[in-house]
Amino acid sequence: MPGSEIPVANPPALPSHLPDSVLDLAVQIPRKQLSKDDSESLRNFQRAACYIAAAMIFLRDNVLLESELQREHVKPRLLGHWGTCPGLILVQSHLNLLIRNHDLNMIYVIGPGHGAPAALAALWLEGSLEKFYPGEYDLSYSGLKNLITRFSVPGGFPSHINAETPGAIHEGGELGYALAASFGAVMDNPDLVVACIVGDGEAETGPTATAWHAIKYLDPKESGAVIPILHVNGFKISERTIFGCMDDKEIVTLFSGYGYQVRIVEDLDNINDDLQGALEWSLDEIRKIQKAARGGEPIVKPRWPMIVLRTPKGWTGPKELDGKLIEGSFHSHQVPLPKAGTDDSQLSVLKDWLSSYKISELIKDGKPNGSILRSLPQNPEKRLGQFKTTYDPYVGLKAVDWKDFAVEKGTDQSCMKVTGKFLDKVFQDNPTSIRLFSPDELESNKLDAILDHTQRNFQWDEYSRANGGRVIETLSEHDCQGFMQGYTLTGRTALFPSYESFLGIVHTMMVQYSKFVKIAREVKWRGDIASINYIETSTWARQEHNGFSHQNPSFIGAVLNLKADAARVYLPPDANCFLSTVHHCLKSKNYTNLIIGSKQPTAVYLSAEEAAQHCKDGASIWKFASCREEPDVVLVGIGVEVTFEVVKAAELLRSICPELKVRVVNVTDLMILVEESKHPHALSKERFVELFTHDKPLLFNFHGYPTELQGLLFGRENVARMTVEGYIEEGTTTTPFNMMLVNRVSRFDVAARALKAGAASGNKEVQAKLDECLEVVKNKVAEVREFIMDNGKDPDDIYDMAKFE
Ligand SMILES: Cc1ncc(C[n+]2csc(CCOP(=O)(O)OP(=O)(O)O)c2C)c(N)n1
Repeated sequence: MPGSEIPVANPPALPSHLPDSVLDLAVQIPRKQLSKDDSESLRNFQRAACYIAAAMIFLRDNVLLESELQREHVKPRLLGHWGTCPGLILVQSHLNLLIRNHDLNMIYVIGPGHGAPAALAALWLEGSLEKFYPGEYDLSYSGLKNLITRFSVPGGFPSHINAETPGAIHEGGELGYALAASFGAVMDNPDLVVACIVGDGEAETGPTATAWHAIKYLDPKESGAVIPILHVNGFKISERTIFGCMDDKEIVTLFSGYGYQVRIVEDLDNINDDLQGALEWSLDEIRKIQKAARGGEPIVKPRWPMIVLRTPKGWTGPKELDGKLIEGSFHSHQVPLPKAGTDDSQLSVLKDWLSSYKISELIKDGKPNGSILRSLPQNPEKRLGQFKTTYDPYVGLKAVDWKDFAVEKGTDQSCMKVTGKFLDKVFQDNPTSIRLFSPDELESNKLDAILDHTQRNFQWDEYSRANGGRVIETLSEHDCQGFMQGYTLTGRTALFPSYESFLGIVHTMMVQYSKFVKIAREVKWRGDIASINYIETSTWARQEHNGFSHQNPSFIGAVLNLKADAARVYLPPDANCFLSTVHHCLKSKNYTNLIIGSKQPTAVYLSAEEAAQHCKDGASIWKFASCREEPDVVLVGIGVEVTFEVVKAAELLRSICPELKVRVVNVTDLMILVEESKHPHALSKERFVELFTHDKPLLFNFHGYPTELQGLLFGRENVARMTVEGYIEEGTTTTPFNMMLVNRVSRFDVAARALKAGAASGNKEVQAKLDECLEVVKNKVAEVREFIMDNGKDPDDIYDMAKFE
C-alpha cells in the first residue's frame, strides 16, 4: 500500500522553515514531579486499563490469563480499535487525579470514540460500570469477564462510545464534533470544566477546524471552560496525519494565532509528570481568566490553555509483526494481530503483549488493587463516569404564555417577527437555560426581536465582549449544531434557526446526535433531555435577494428518516400556529423538532384559540374555505405559501365553478399522515377518513419534495386517488408568485388539477364546463406571467386574503 511502509515508529515531522523564535510561544512550565504514590497509582491504572482494553478486543475466555493462552480463548471475530486506546486511557487516568486534587466538576469528551475499550476499561476500574450496570459489570471477576467477553458481540457494549457509556455526552462514530459539543456543554455552566480529547485525524475535519474558534464565544463570567487536548499520535486509519507532520513550530504558531497558549506534552519517559503538570497549568490559566472576568476585570482576548499530546499510536502494544511496525504506526489502528485466533505466531505475540501488563499484580479476585484506586476522586459522584450532569441534567424552562404574543386573525404577519418577540420573553425569563445558535442569519431571518434584551456573545469583538448574551452567531453550521448538542445534553434548551437550504450541512451530525438520544432513551439510568429545535425559514418559496442556490428543503427528509418516536416535523400555516408550535417544542423532550415557516408577512387564518386547537389536532378542515356538503375533491396545503395557494384556489373555484364541491384541509404536523400506529402522532384510520374522505381525490400541495410526502402516505387507504405536488428544483431569482408557478404549486395549478379531478370523479356539472373553466385558469396564468415579466413584480392584489361568501 503506498505510504504504508514507513521504516521508523512514531516518525517525527519534517522541520519547517519557521524561525526558531516562534518556539517562545510554546508554554514552558517547570516540570512538577508527582508524588510516588500518585505516580504509581497512575501507572497501575494505565497498565490495568490497557490490559482490559486489549483483552476486550481479543479474549472470550481466560480473561485474566489464569492459564496458558490458547487459540480457543480468542474471539472468533476480532473487532475494535486498539491504536487510540493507550492515549485515551492516559488522559482519563490523569483527569480523575485532577478532579481528586481540585474537587472539580469535570466531563471527559472523547473525540476518537472508536476507542470505546479504553473508556469502558477505565470506567470499570473507577466503579462507574458497576454503579450503572449492577450485577452485570461489577467490580468482580464475573463483572470483568462480562466486560471483556461481551465487548463487540451482540448484547455487549458496541465498538464505539455511545449513550450506554457512563459519562459520555457525545456519540463516538462520525469524527469531528467533539470539540464544539464540549464548548456547548460549558456554556452557562460556570463551574464545569470539559476536557476534550481530539484525534489528530479528527482534527483534519472541517467541523473540528472551525470548533477551535469556540473560545471566542465563551464569556468566562457566565461559562465554564474546555481544555482541548489534541492527541497527535501521528496516524489515522492508514495514512499519516497533517498534525503529525507539523513540527512544534507550526503547531504553536497555528494555535497561538487561534487564541490559545499551547503546551506540548511529549516526554515519553516521564509522561505522567509531563501531562499532570500540563493539566495543572491549564487549570491555573482557566482560573486566572475566570477570576478576572468574575471580578469585573475581564481580560481582553484571554489566551485559553490547550495541550498537544504527542504519544505513539498503539503505545505499549506489540512492536512489530512479520517485519511490519505496529506500535507507533497505523498498523495499530484497529486489531493489531488479526489472526491471533488462527495463527500460532500471532497468538504468541498476543500472549507476550497481554502478559507484559502483569495483570495479576493489579487485579486480585476480580478487584483492582488499592493503588489503582488511590488516584480516583474520593467522592464517586465526581468520577468521570458518574457526574450527574452527564446523565440526568434536565432543567426545563419557565413557561411563557405564547397567546400573549398572538396576532389578529385576518392580518398579514411574519411568523418570524412574531416568534422573535415571544423568544425575547422566553430568554428574559430563562436567563441561563436557553440559548440560540445561528449561522449569521438572525437579522436576515427576521428574528431580531430576540436581541431586544440580550445580545450576541462574541468575546473577540470589543463592542459585544464581556457582556454575556443568549445568542451566538457564527457562520459555522457545524459549530451551531455542536454547541446545541453539548448545551442540550447537559440539561438546557437550545434553538437553531437557519436558512432552509443550508441545514443539510449538519444532516449527518444531526443523525449522529439522534442515535445518541435513541440509545439514551433505552438506557434506564439516563434522564430526559430537552429536544433539539430547528427553525427553518428563508425557504425556497420566498427568495428575495437570493435564488436557486438557496432552495433546498431536503432537511425535512433527513428528519423524517429518524426513528418515529424521535422525529417531529411541523409546517405551521400562520403566525399564531407558529407561536403555538415553538412553545410546544421548547417544552418537549428527547425529540428532534423541525419547524418550518415564513419570515415574510403572510395571512393569519386562525385566532389564538383556533390555532391552539389546530396544532393540537395536527390537521383540520378549514371550514371557511370549504363546502358544507360531501366534497368532490379535497385540497390539502402543507406549508405556509403552498397553503395560501390552496386557499386561493378554493376561492377561485368557488367563483368560476361553484358546482365543484371543494374541501380545504391544512396539515401542520406532518407526522399525522403516517400510517396508523407507525408514529405516535399518526391519525387513526377513522380520523383520516373524517378529514380526507374514503375515496375522493386528494390533492396535496406540499412545501417539500413530493417524494418525501409520498413516502409518508404509503400505507394509507386508497393512495391511487392522491396526488402530491411540491418543490421540484425549479427556481431562480424571481418573484414569489412566479416561484409558485414554476414549481406548479400555484393556485392556478391547484385549481386546474381540482377541476380535472372533480370531472373525472363523476361530477356531471363540472364535466360540462371543464374546458371552459380550464381556459379561464389558463388565461389567468398567462395574464399574471405577462404582468410579472413586464413589471418585475407580482400583481399587487395577488396576496390579498381570500374571500368566501
Ligand atoms: C467523519 C468521519 N470520517 C471518516 C471516519 C472513518 N475513521 C474512523 S477512525 C479514523 C481515523 C481517526 O484518526 P484519529 O482521529 O487520529 O484517531 P486515532 O488515531 O486516535 O485513532 C477514520 C478516518 C469517521 N469515523 N468519521
